[in-house]
Amino acid sequence: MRTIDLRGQTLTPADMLAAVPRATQARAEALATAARIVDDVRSGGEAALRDQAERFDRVTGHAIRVPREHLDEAAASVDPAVRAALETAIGRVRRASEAQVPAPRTTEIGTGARITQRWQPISRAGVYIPGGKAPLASSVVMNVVPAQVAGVRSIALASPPQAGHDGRVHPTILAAAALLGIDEVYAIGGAGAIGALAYGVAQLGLDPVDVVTGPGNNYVASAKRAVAGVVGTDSEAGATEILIVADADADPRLVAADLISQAEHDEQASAVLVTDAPQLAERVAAEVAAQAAVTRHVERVATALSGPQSAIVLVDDSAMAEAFSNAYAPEHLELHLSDAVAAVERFTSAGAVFVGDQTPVSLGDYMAGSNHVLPTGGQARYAPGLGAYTFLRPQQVIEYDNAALAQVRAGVVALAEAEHLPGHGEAVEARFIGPGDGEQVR
Ligand code: HSO
Ligand code: ZN
Repeated sequence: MRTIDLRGQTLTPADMLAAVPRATQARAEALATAARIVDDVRSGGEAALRDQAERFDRVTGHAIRVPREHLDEAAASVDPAVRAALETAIGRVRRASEAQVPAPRTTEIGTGARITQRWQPISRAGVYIPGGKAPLASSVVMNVVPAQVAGVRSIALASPPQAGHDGRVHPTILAAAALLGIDEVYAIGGAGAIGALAYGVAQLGLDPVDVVTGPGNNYVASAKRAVAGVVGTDSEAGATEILIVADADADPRLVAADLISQAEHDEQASAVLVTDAPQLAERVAAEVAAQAAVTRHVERVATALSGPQSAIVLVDDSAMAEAFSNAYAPEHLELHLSDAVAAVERFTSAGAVFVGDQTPVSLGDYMAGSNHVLPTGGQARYAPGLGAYTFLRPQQVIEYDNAALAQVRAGVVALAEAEHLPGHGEAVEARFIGPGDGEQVR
């Protein structure tokens, strides 16, 4: 991991971002390819999906709609420890997600005049679970539970057919779906899956959904952009990022382990340490080198950590560390600070914040109860992670009686006249003047 010394410099947020640039993705090319794949699915339906499965997944003749028996088989044969862990995760994520469903609130604007803010679930959700580098069974939990908590009645799940599993969806993904009571599962991968969920596939009995969620590679993220306007989507969860802010008292062994844990996901993953303690920086660099040499995915980790997107960043003080972190807006932020609990308030931009050295990101990936589908690429500046609210629409319900309407009658008429839209005023006046009651208001 390289070390970048930013001490003694006055930097803007843009300068800080330029010091540790995220891995660039070939966006224009991916957008064009994903849009073409989505279009093919829209016009070609099942045949297009089979063609794509052959080209991208090396699978032919598979059952695209996963039969009930495959789900039952997967649930019956999953390792009991994995099953128990999934069940625990489901329970914990469910409890935390319930806090994401706001209660309806009514405001009395005046006597007989009420506005209620309510949160309506969408009717049907489509969840995409990648199957590439790792079969992310935990992502099934993280996508499905918030939708269920929100009150979504109909949920379809898509995940790539696996050549190594007879063209079936990965068994652990199927087991997680079965544990959650999901029985509408499709063996469809990548951008094609996003198109299928958004537009539906009549031959498969796959009805279009209202919202598509889930992580995925550059093509999946691009496909979600291609269907925006047709369906709702969640924030883009691309290559994983971890930014750790640590002080002199931090434990270098834990800091290194956490950086490696996320570098393990992807060659393009970003792992960044920001510290004002030069000695800690040195010790973490040594620990990273030692631990990365013996980790399972040694090459992937080495690529991620040696890329320009990963670095140990030396800053002057805690204020500069905060400024860097807030500018970077990481997917995951870990605070290894002696005053972590108090400091958390000053870190404003992150997909999720992990406070103190007993709260590693990998806890959040599986078991904390928080959601692990989080905005990457700096989208945490304006976008949330996945939650029950992803599947809810805030709606206002307006209730006035005649006396309350009378109170603002003149105001509506005045504004309607000012906007040269007299019909608006007349619609209100009609509540006060019966047919043949004489003069029309203008
Ligand atoms: N850290 C990943 C999520 C994940 N990790 C799933 C393990 N499984 C992105 O937040
Ligand atoms: Zn992870």
